[in-house]
Amino acid sequence: MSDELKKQAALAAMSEVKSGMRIGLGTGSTAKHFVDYLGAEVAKGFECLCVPTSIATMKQAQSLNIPLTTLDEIDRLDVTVDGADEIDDRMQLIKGGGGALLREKIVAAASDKMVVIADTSKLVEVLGKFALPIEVNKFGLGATQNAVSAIMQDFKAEGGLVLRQQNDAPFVTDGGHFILDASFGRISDAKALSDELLNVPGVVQHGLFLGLCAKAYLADANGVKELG
Ligand code: ABF
Repeated sequence: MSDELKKQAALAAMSEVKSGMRIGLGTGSTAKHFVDYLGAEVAKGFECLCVPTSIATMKQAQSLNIPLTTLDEIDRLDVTVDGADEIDDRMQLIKGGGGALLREKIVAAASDKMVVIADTSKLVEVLGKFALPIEVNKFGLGATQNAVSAIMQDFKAEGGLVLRQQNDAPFVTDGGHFILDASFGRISDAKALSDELLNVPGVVQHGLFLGLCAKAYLADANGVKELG
């Protein structure tokens, strides 16, 4: 999507934050704009306490003097604003294309409200065209891959399973784990798939965000439409 649309969605989500709030900061190129807008407000005196969902977002927020804390210091957030790879009309999401899904899900679940910002190309009828990121422990990788492949067969996946790479080596998350990208094509029962994946001992977390997103700002050439 064009950077301009990402900016529009991010700007629209600024309506969700009020001075004094505790805010979760998402990761990715759309969330980055939101953090920039928030930083500009902080420079003008806006008060907030924020928890970043990745090291990259933490560094950006620090550079903008956005006050940061952790979920050890505070246990709840008022709102989290984050991007997504796919969203359906039930507000179910696929996230994790950027590799930050574990922290993103922990932060979203600790928030009273999760808000997604994206362009309308992320809106899908059925989740699954975007390969589902699955964060896995490095230990026992082969066994975990086999177990996930078996689940993919059960769920009639149309594509394969790949270990995400970066610079000719396996991609490592902020939490020190690997990511498997699972191409389902279409995910007809996201809740059942989520339960199955979480039953695999080596699976740390997956990118299906179910029942977490309360609102979405989706931008296209005609403006920003709200979902939820
Ligand atoms: C994060 O950033 C991820 O969960 C998702 O994978 C990605 C979306 O990135 P972008 O905004 O760059 O499309 O929110």
